[in-house]
Amino acid sequence: MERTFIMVKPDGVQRGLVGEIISRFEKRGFKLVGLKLMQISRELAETHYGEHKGKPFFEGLVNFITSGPVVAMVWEGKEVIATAREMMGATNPLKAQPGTIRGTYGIDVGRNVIHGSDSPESAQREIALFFKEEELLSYDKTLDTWIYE
Ligand code: DAT
Ligand code: MG
Repeated sequence: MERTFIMVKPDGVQRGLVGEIISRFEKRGFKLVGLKLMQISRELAETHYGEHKGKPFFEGLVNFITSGPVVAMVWEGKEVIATAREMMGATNPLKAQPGTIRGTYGIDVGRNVIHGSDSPESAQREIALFFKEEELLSYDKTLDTWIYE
C-alpha cells in the first residue's frame, strides 16, 4: 500500500474546507494514518518547496503557506499518490476539472486550497519532513473488505 502527504493550505483552513477535504478522501476509501494542525515555519516551507526555489512565485508561496494554520495529513491506500493528485485537480484551479477539489473550490493558483505529493519519491520525502515515525499509525479498518477485492 502507498502513502502520500496531503495538506490543507491556509486558505482551505480559513474557508472551512478541512472537513470537506478529509471527507472526500475517507469516502473514496483511503485510510487516514497521520493528522495534525500546525503552523509551518519559514525553514520548513522553504525545504518543502525547495524544488521551486528561484522561481518568481517562490517568495509569495512561502509567505502564503506560513501565513496561517495548515492541516497536514498522511493517507494510505492503493495508488493513493496519483489518485490524490487526480482528486485535487490541476495546479491552476481555473484549469482544474469541475468536481475536483481545486476545480470546485479554487480560482487563483496561489490560493489552490490543497497540496499533495506528486510522486513516490516526493511522498516519502514530504512525509518524513512533516511527521515523526511514531505519529503515523498502522491499523486495520474492517470496512476495507468492502473497498478492496
Ligand atoms: P502542485 O501544488 O500542483 O504540486 P507545483 O508543485 O508546481 O504545483 O507548485 C507548488 C505551488 O506553488 C502550487 O500549488 C501553487 C504555487 N505555484 C505554482 N506555480 C505557480 C505560478 N505560476 N504562479 C504562482 N504560484 C504558483
Ligand atoms: Mg508540487
